[in-house]
Amino acid sequence: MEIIDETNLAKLKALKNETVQKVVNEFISLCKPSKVTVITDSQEDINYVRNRAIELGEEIKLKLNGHTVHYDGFFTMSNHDQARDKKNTQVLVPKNELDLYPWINTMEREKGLKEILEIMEGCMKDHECVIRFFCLGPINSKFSILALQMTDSFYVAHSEDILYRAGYEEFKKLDGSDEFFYFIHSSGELTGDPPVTKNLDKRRIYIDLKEGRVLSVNNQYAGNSLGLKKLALRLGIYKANNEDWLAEHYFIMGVHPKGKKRSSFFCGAFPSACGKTSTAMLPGQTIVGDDIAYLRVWEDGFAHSVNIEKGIFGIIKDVNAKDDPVIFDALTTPRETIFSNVLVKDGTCYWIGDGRITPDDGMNFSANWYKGKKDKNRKEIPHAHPNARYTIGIEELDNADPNLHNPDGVSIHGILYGGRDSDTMPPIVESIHWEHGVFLGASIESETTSATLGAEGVRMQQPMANLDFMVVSLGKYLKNHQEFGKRLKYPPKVFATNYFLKNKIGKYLNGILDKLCWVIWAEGRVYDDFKAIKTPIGYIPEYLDLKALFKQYLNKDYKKEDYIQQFSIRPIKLLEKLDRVETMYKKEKWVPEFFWNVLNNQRNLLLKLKSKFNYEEISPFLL
Ligand code: SPV
Ligand code: MN
Repeated sequence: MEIIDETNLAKLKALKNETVQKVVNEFISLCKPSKVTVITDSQEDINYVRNRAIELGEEIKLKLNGHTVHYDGFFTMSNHDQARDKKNTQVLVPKNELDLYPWINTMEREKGLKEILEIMEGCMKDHECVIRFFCLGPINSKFSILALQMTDSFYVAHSEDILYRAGYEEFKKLDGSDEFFYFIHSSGELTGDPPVTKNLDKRRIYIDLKEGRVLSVNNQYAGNSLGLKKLALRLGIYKANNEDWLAEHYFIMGVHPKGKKRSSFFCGAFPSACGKTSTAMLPGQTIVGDDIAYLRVWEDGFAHSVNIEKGIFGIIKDVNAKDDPVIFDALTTPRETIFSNVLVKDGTCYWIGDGRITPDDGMNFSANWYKGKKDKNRKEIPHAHPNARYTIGIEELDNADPNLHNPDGVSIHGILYGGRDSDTMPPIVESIHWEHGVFLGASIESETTSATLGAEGVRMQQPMANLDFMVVSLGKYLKNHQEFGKRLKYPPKVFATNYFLKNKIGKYLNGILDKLCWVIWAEGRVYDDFKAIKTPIGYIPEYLDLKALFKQYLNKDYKKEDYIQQFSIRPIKLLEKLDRVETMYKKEKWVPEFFWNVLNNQRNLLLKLKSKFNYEEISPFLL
């Protein structure tokens, strides 16, 4: 039997694109699948992908219609695959660029290609390979980039159907051009039932900037495997920073303040598991996207932004009826949803913080699980992975914004940055001007979470929550941000948020939904609805405005003591933070002048404040 039959060949040929043909031939010869299937935008083809994922056991049907569960490389092995693998994700660069970028995992291109192509030799043996065509961004949009995905994982192909816009017909319009990204993925050899990647030690994700492609092998977790997600973000960052636009780790949300006739759009970047999706999903607001956005300077003088995705690959931990009612409702009613690395018992899935009674056994991310099961270090295995996820289409949600597919994107009024910071930054600070805002984003720090492999709770610098995906020097990236803002007549206001401030005994100072008040305050600042207090680090809210917002939006009595505790300026901690930021950025030689000016200015102001009061925490009422 031919590995690609006449029907599938015809689908490929109809694209009249030699580069597509060349890429497909090259990787079929290398990966050696037993069968190749080309998927168009037809419902029939898309259904084929869904059904194959179940037939092959990569997804298991659950009780509710449209629900399936998928497991990534199990935890009980010496290794596992339930988070992004930063170590084995390498950016391939020419030899003379090695060691130039202290924050990027780089590898010499020739060497990296040789290694990964060797690993990929025959990696799809006995597997069916699907060829998929997608559009990153709305159809017929100046923002959008086409993408080709070859994969032997039907879970990957199915996830991409939920998360990305179909692009087979768009490829036809390319008119033979090679202007597209491409992604080759293989789960590699599989083991067990459900089938999981066997050779995790040979997991590799190599980003080839020169060719606009990513090769990924021996993994299943979406952050490692799905070409269009974080792998395409890296290629997007490269392109954007060599042109004049932004590719960011941003959500996009519509903010709709009560009693006003206006709506505004905000973007926001937070490291994984730091409240990004739940900000975009705040009650009463609308969501355009929760993870990746492209931004361009638009004719109307605003930055416009599109979601390059159309679905959510969200963290399920702590999604419950009380704190995240919109998502919880969507996840517990019938619709197309893939759950990953959760506990399943009798066709129902459970996760950490779901607010329900947990069964004593079932199937989870460690295979068969029972209460009290221990890992090899004698540590108890929780019933679901903290990075367990759900994959769902945004249009499935009641709070989907009608502009999701708008080819012109939405005009952005504000940008929120945030990190997991227990003791330094207040809950929200507004920048003084655009460049100061770029500095605020560039100086975000966050304690590590379970969304990447490795230790949790370690404080790390997280510029624009985009460092994990950075493929150009930080200096070049910051310069691009600076220039972008200069070209805007109405640059967005920039805010730094911190949802994770704790008191001295380690208790969080804010409730999960308090962020709604920060967002509404930020939106109000765009229209001068609220006055603010100027501090060395930027503007902070006035107490009475927050008190009113807490009452109006959360029906909470926001006490003066709470405000003082949350919004006091901590000069010693902030100066220590500036030192860390300086140490980091000093390691790179291209950091633009404006960055150092903002940093030095902030340091001087903090030093002055410190000598004036000499307190550890200075109440906003003293400023
Ligand atoms: C993140 O970790 O930022 C995510 C999920 O959005 S992943 O696909 O793993 O990147
Ligand atoms: Mn993300």
